[in-house]
Amino acid sequence: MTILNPDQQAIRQAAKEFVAKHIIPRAAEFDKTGEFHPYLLEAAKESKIFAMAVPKEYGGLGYDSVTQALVLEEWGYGCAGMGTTLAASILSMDSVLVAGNDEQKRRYFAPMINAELGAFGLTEPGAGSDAGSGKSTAVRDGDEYVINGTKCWITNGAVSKVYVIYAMTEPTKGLRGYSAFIVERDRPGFSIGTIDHKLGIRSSNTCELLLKDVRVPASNLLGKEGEGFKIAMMTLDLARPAIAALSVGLAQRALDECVKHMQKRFPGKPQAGQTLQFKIADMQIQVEAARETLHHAMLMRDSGQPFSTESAISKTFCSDVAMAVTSQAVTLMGSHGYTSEIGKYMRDSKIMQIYEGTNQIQRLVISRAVLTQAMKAGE
Ligand code: COS
Repeated sequence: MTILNPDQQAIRQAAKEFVAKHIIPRAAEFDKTGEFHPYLLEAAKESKIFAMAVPKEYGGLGYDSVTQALVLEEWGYGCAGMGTTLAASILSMDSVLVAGNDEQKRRYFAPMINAELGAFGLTEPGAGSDAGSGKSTAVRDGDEYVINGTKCWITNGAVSKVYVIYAMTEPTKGLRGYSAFIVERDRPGFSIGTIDHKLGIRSSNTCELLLKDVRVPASNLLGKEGEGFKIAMMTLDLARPAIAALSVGLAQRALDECVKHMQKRFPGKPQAGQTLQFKIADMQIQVEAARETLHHAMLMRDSGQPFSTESAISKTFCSDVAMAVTSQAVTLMGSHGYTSEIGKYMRDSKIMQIYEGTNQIQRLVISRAVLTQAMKAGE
């Protein structure tokens, strides 16, 4: 088990208190209405919640990656929908972290520290897993770019102030023609399309973005023209462990609720039945192993070593664990599981295996790395 230092313990405790006060009491209600609620932002503003992901030189708290994962786990424990809203803002910041210049970082991070939301606009109707085949375009016109296209399944799409949008500056070059742009919500031609109705994480907002002749200054280009695909991949390397952390939180919550239920059902009998005991033990093993996998990826990230593979492993393993553990909790609790909030954890878990790169895509990333390494070793 990762040994936490006193600062990390205190930060985790503060995150637990934030979640207990602001997230857990509202989670069922927001899940039922299926709408993003500004209440979360008011609470986030008070706690300067995104400052943890902003480097100190830009006015943030610059937490190390393990510490950020501890906080994200608590958000997932409270409500994966609200956790997704918060994590998606950090995802958009990651693109600026990867490729932004000093001025862009100052401009992007300042409102985020005050809990404005951001969104990451990569996916398109015809470009999901095959992220390089997007059709959105950005054409240079003097000191501006003119962006056209449609983005879909964008978390925080309708509730953000600012977006990172990926579009082709040279469509004939395929994924080498992609570029990344900061796009502010109030630009003429920018609008919101269909809002998605979801199985889980229902308190988060997910929608289409429509860009029609949206003009942004050339100074909104992140990195250089043609670097967009790499920026997107590096962003996702940074961001996928956040999904792993939400997943660990979800799995831990389902396990805790299941154990509480067992204690009520079999009062004074911790041995509830050996089959049940073994199942609880397996759930605990899975949650602990998932947390360790996540922390390993975070330690790799902070050590400055390449960590694409560990990022993909953590996202895949932790989300698969969340799905398995939440589903097992429903099974163990029977009809009570199916009709209580436990069912929400299972619904919320499914998306963890899908967004920020499906687990099939993660397996592709992992296997490519393993095979490349084996090939190099054999050379
Ligand atoms: N970091 C830096 N560069 C990377 C990278 C990474 N993690 N992964 C790939 N690249 C680079 C490659 O080095 C290659 O560069 P060169 O052309 O200079 O050699 C380029 O990007 C293309 O890489 P690759 O050939 O691997 O691209 P593919 O199209 O075969 O596959 C996958 C890329 C499938 C991995 C990518 O499209 C992907 O991650 N898809 C999922 C998208 C996703 O997660 N969407 C969710 C959005 S948020 S909900």
